[in-house]
Amino acid sequence: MVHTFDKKAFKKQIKENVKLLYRKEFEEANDQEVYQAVALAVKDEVIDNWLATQKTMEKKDPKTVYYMSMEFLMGRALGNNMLNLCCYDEISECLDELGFDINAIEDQEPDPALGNGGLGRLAACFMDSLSTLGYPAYGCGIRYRYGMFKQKIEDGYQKEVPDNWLKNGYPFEIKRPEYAHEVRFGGYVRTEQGEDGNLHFIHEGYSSVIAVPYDMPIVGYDNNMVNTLMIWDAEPKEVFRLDSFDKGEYDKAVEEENLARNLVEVLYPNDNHIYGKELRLKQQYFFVSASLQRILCRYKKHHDDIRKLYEKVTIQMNDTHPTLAVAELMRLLLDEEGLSWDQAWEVTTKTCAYTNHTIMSEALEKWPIEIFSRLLPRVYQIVEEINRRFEIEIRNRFPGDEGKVARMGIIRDGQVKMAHLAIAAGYSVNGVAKLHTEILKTQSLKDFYDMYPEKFNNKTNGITQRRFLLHGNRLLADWVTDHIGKEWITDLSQMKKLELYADDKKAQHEFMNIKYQNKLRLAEYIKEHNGIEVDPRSIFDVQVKRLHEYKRQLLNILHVMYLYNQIKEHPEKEFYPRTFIFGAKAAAGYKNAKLTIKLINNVAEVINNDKSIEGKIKVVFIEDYRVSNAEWIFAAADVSEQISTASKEASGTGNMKFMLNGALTIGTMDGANVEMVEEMGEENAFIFGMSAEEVIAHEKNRDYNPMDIFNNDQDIRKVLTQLVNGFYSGSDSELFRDLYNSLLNTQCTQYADTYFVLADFRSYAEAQQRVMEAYMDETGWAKKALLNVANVGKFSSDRTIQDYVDDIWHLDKITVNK
Ligand code: 26V
Repeated sequence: MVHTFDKKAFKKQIKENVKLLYRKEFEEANDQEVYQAVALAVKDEVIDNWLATQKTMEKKDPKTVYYMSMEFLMGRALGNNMLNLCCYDEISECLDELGFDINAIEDQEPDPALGNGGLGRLAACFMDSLSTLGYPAYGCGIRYRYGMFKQKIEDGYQKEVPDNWLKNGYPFEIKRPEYAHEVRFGGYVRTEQGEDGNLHFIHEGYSSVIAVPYDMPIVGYDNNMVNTLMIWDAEPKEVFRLDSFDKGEYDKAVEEENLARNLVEVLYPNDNHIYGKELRLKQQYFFVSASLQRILCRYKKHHDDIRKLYEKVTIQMNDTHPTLAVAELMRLLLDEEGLSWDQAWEVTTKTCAYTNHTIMSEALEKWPIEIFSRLLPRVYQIVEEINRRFEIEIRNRFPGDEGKVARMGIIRDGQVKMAHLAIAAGYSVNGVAKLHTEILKTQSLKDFYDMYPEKFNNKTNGITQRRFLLHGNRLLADWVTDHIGKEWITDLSQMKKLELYADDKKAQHEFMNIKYQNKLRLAEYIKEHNGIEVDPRSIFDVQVKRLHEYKRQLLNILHVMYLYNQIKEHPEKEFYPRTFIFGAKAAAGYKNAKLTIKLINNVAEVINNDKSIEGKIKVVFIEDYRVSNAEWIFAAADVSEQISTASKEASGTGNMKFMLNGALTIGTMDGANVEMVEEMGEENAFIFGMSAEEVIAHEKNRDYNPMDIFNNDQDIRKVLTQLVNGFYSGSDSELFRDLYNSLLNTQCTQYADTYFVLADFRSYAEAQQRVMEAYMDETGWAKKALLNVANVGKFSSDRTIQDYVDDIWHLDKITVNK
């Protein structure tokens, strides 16, 4: 495609926009104002394609996927949109000519952080791939007033600061009041015999809010396609003449106003742990009900037989968070559309599909019946009926197996089990990496697999190379394009062609040089933000991800403490300088996670200031790890830490972003690491630790005792003792007692060292030794790194989306012409 981009006109438009928005001459505008003006100009470019996409959709009437997710971790849009419109360089030149630096302008955009971690970022990558591949799609989510908190580090502790991302207005969203819908909570259900002889369910005494969607454009790469992310805001119903209301009505109006205000106030900042908060259930119902109403309206505009909904609509539920969609769709079909139960059930079970993202039992959603039935009385009736029929089905399939009925019931032990509902009603159940799907089938969801083997399938996760290489690592992206052409941008399997260069001395040298430039960029960032000088020639060893015990940041930092002891004890031993970089947010109420952050910072303080080790180790904790700084971090990494307890990390996606940027993995055989190693070859990674099978066996047999390791390994004993003797905490020697106890004390958790940190420690340390030795062989390292990049093809979210389309959604591509 040939792009004509009129730079002169664009510059004029930026100046016009500054005038229009701020009543200022361009020369007086600051970076934020220029950002807004540029964003508006880019939005203008997007709008024509957006309209054209809508027109094509109206005309072709294609089947469309609705990706329902409580979280979309989009990251900044400006640079991404510029790239996907193929006018990044032109706009960057325009700005340059106007005296502004594109990086500084992009930096003005808040990161829209409407997600916690992997699950939310996956949703964002999927949207990018859907548009780029030309598949009709909507994302459905919530427009949280406050997204993921900003993290400040004070005295080594995490402090959470509200993320007011809408402060300056968000230029890429469009409010769509014409698509508003009412969503009802509470009240009671009355039945009435209708004139048609059927029972009618009448919902009364409820409180309601108005759901108002904001649309955001999802720009495909170089194809004119723009899909829509619709995120819902809550507004109170129009209330006028407050004074003339009677007391009851007045109270109700106030209550509804509060409801609307609280509903979308903030994203729950937990990852992998539920607390059963009523407001969270309200959020779920709110966005699910609003989205379904919009979906049905859209469908009914051109179709009159609602029983064929599934021919045009498929709904993917991103984890169980949107599982109420199942019951709400039933409600709409039964109560509003007048279908029979069997008709409604057929439509629902042909429309909804479910993705599981974790086997961690703390994250499996269960709602107390009391809350559920009070908040959603009609929906609860429907879930009861689904459950009644489901239990009959189980008994028919497995006569006499009451154990199965008890384990699989949707309503059991005073709770509504959302995963069970999703599986009973979904036509597809998928895990997010091969190993994860196997564990679902043979362990955590075994009963369901026995009943519905045909529903289960795997969709290994992926990431978008457009954000995580083309945008985040321009130097490497250009280098790749110079060598193999630019097809990789939309077909990552092309990377395989780089294998030719793995042994090429010049290519190796150029690759290492690019990595060095990226390390310099990160070193400057660290200097500016942390005040720490790191040596760009040292090994950049990086662990960035949410903080969770199963991800084992603790194993990483204990190993750093061990290395430090080794250097002090054997200063003569050869040691290649290492910089250990961490970035992680901890859920606000997760004590051990927060304490681990404090430990990392205290270890950094001691080691970074010990002159005697001559800078052989530096430790850096990067504050406020988020999508925008992640792009730079991946680009600069030599070593990628993927060290979860085997079986616990469903997939991981950071692992793939590192691989794409030529960092070598030190990791366990967990999640997608297994498949990465299959692609790149085990000799190009550093694998260690127990296998998922071994971990699961120990959990079943309860035969693991970390005390044996503590007693028999003096290096480990020394490190652990340093946790409780004040070595890293000055006068407060008890500061890290809880971490110590979590590893050794059986009274604290069901069993000590739940995540097998000590069990894997030696094997990890040996793998780290191999890393260091491998790095000292520069050409050997470069070859491994190049082979990582060359074999990353499978891990594009374009491939993942194509798999979803082929096996689950069955969509056709559309072509959008300008
Ligand atoms: C669960 C909960 C529970 C209720 C409170 C808020 C909340 C927020 C998020 C979650 C989901 C946790 C599941 C999750 O993020 N899983 C991650 O999904 C990634 C994408 O599939 C995958 O790569 C990671 O391995 C997996 O941990």
